Amino acid sequence: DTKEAKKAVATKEKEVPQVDRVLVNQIKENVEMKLQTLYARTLKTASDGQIYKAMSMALRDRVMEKWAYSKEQENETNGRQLYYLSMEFLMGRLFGNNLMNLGLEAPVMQACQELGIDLEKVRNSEPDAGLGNGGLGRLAACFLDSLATLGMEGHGNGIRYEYGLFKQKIVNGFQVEVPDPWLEDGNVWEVAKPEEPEIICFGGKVERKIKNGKEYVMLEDAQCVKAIPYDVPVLGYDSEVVNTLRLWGARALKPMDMGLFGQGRYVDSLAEKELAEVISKVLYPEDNHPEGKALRLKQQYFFVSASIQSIHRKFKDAGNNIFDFHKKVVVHVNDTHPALAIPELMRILMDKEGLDWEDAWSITRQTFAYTNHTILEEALERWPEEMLRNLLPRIYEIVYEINENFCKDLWKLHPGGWDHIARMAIISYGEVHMARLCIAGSFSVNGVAKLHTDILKREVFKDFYQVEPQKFKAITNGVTHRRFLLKANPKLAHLITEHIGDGWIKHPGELTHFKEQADNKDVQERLAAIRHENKAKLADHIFHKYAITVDPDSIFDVHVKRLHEYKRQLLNVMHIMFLYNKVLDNPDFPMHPRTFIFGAKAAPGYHNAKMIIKLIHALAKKVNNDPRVKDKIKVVFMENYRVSLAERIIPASDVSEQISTAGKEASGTGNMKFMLNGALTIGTLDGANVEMKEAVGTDNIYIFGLTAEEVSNYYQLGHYRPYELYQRQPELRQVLDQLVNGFLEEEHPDMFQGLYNGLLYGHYGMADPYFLLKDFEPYCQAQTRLGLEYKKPEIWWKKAILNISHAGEFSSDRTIRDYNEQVWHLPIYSK
Ligand code: 4GP
Repeated sequence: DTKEAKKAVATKEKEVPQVDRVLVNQIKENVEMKLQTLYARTLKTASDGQIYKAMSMALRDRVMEKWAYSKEQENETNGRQLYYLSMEFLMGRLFGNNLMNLGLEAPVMQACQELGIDLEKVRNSEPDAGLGNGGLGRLAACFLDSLATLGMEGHGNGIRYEYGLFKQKIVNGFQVEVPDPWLEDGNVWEVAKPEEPEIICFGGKVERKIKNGKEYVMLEDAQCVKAIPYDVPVLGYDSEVVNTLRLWGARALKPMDMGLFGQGRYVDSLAEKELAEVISKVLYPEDNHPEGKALRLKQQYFFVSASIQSIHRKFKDAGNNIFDFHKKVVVHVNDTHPALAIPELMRILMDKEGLDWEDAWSITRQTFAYTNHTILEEALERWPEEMLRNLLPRIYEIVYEINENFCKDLWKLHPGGWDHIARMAIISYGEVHMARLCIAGSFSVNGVAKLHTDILKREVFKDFYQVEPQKFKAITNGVTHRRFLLKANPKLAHLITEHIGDGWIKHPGELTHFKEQADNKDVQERLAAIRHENKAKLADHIFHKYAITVDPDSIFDVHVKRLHEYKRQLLNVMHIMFLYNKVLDNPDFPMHPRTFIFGAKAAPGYHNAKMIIKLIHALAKKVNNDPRVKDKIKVVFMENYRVSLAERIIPASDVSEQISTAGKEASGTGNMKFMLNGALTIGTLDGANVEMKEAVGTDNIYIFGLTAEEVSNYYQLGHYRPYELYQRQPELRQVLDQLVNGFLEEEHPDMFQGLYNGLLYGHYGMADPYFLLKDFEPYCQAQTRLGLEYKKPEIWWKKAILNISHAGEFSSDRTIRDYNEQVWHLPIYSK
């Protein structure tokens, strides 16, 4: 039958490549040995977790060896280095990735087979390193992969959060947050270096002393903590360069107060330690919305101070002249969270190196580059001036002076322009504006897609753009196609390689050659069969986890990303309700069966986002159990969306939902991962969707809705009237009414009243600020078009192939090359 036939095609593979016998034996031996030496276990008695550790340790030995040589090379060359400072690195799992990068997948698979180890289970024993919220953190992880692969010396610096992003549990349809103690069982991939701490000081008073006729500055009565580096090796694919992701952990200077302990005050004796260590305890779970808490400011300064001090130390140890700092070092700040690195470098250059302000400022401004990741007003970081002054008095002084000089320069350009200058000042009305600090203190500012950069230039940073237009650059995001295609979808990778060779793995631009297969029936069928197989696997997973049966022959329509009103998961829900109503009206309503899959975490304090999760569950419960639907529609919410789950879901997706309000999604990167795997995008002209459309052609992507310009006009003119749409469009009205008439929640009909009110009346400010009502009809129409085309395999799979062929442009390899040409100028040490 057809399913069997599809399967047979999917598994039709070239003969298994010959594996190196010696290597396989070595690996087997290594693994067994590690099990014995680490756990006194044999394969028969070891747990899955122990086998994971033993295999990772065996792999790690090889990684360490490469790392050592790479470090040696780095020291000898003393070349220009990049440090990528980021509060977030959403690394996911490392085992499988390292295996792939070392080219050891085949022999390890073979070794496992011979030892009777289930490699899949082993992989799944590794916890995700969830040290990030969403796009910004995952982008940083993709960048590390591409830097190492391309042979550039670029290192990450961040925080070793003991608790990564919370785990999401769904209880009765509601999100419940559970801590993620990912380090509990140790971390095979890190090397702690307690012998190389940096000291970070908070509070205290700035004192000026004269010594040998020279004034110098010091902090008195400060509270200091130690920052301990935990280094993680970053391998590239088939590359000799191994970079370092340095994550800082906070430790107290004194482990405990023995005096207090002696008095029997046990809790007090540990208070200082607790206070210090809380700094690197938890990642703030806000995406696109930083929490303005003092502890967060502490986290920021903690890791940038540690990073800048250690960068400076390494620079000096290599015997360099301080006036060459910006020639040897480029520091990239990933959004404004690491902005205090700028005054921190000033502090070191002046207070430690004795440079005067002008020299220090000149070096600093040539060292830093800054990327903006969001234009959402609430995400632009500002700190109360008082908070900065109290927590970091010396840093505050420096920021104050930077601001003063900056405003003086502006005064020359806009004499008497008080308002204008207040709009640009770093310290303004009692707040410190971090983006302004970043722009003033860097030589480069960039947006993450063309549209986003235009909006920065035209609106958000307009005044700054006018002063220094040459600083502003558009560098479109990218994702590592190795993790998200080669590793996540090996059969598709194999199919591509069969036709165009394996050059695309290191040169993703070569994917364009796959275009020649667009009309090849055989390739289309193979692609369809591979997709089907991936879908069947995901369907199994869904059945086992949620006891929901979904049909792999239905369209898998997928919306996975953080939950945010601007990302419009609610619009997707409204479309599902629309379809549901159609089917209820007409049992023969022509539609190809669809499985709507969601995955999304909401920030714990984000009420509307959490209600949308509840709504998805309410709808799922209703639709999935309604016999009248006859399985034409299924709705699945996948709990705890994270990197490793993305790797499972994306290769099994037919449709990629990228439906943010135009102008709001700076770039998006999920969109690129789906494209790479041949899913077709339904989306707005937002972020990188615009460039995806340009690359693949209008016919091969389903674009709908308002443009960014139209959205911006509505905001400016204030003439958007969602209520009129509600009155005029009966189908829309029906859907909205169903939110509040007990249709979904019989017992609590007012459960979604808040969402409803927000769309029709607005809570405060405007109603429906993300234009769901306006885009509802065009969205439904685009969905209908898509549904019809899915039924024509020769059209659908051609489009899929074209999407894959044009996805190379959205590899982070391309992005990193762009950064290097336009911003970093690092030497390239490729093989
Ligand atoms: C995200 C943006 O929302 C997303 O459009 C972009 O692709 C990503 O950064 C990487 O540039 N922003 C955040 C954030 O994650 O926290 O601001």
